[in-house]
Amino acid sequence: MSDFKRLHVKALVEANWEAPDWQPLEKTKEGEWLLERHSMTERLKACCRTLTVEVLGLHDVEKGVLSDSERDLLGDQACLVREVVLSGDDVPWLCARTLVPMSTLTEQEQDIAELGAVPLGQRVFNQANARRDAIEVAHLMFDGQVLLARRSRLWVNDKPMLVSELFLPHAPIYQEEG
Ligand code: VNL
Repeated sequence: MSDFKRLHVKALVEANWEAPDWQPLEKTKEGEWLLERHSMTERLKACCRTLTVEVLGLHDVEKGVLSDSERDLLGDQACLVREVVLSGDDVPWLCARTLVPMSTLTEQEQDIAELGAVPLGQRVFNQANARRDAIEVAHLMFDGQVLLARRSRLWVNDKPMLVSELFLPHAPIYQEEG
């Protein structure tokens, strides 16, 4: 993994997640992105011709590695960690890290471990009962620039996963129009 990518993944792991200030945030452009309850993949796709996924990492972690807040949101569980960069027309837009508890990777959901370049959102929101809750936001400093990030919990067939997303400098969330 390049240093650039490693730094962004590390920043996601260390982010200081906070409850969003819903009322004022909802009215802003950034808020529309950060508070999106449906598929981020869909929203990004609408802003480019081709959305591509590069898998940076895919590995298992023991339950002891989870932070307190991760344990609160997922339960005390060994997890699969999936780290990706999503690019719109070859420009890196989003660095994402997902914790998928082993108990989620059962039955119909076993394929989530083998998505490869298929965006997670595409897979999850294919399912009528997919939903998102526990949205939190963070501001991360990078080279003197503030980047926006969010963490949220996705449910598929009532099984959870925890998704952290960092919007990279050229992401549409920072653009004026659109
Ligand atoms: C993926 C795609 C992850 C889109 C995302 O957030 C996302 C993925 C974690 O393919 O892993 O917004």
